[in-house]
Amino acid sequence: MKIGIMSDSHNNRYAVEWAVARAGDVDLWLHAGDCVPDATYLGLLSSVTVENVAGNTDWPDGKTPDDLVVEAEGHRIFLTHGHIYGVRSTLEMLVDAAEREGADIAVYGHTHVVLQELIQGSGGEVLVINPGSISQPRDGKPPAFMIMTLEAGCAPEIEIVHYMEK
Ligand SMILES: [Mn+2]
Repeated sequence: MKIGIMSDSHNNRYAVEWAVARAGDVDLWLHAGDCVPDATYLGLLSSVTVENVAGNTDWPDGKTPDDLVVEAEGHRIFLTHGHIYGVRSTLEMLVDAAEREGADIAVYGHTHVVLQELIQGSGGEVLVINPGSISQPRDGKPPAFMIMTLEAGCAPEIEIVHYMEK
C-alpha cells in the first residue's frame, strides 16, 4: 500500500492541495501535526483515511491525540509530532516511545527537516522518518512530503517529494 506522509503545513492550504494532487492515488495519509485543521482539510480533499496527531502549535481539541499507532501491511507505525520527545536534540526518546508501542516505524515532524534513518533501539531497528515541512522547510530545500510504499515482508520504500518536482 502507498501512504502519503506530511507534516507542519502550518495553515498553508495551497501546499496541502499541491501534495494531494502530486501524490495521486495513495491508500492512507498521515499528518504529523501543526496544524490539525490542515489534516481536516486533507481529509476533505482526499477520499482516503487521514490519521493525524496534534502538534505543539495545536490547541488541545479534546479529540486529536498526541501519539497514535497505525497498523499496515504487518508494520506498526508510531505517529507523533515530536516536541514531546525532544526531537530537536535527540531521537532517542522517540525511538524508545515507538518501541514501547511495538512499532518498527516512527513518523514525526516538528523540526521541518527531512530525515530518513534506521536507528538501532533496545529491541531492534526502528525506521525513523520525518517528511519535513510541506510549507516552511528549514533544511534549505523546497517544501517536502513523502510517499511510503509498504508491502508485507519487504523493507519500506520511501520517496521524498519536493515542491514543484514533476
Ligand atoms: Mn511544531
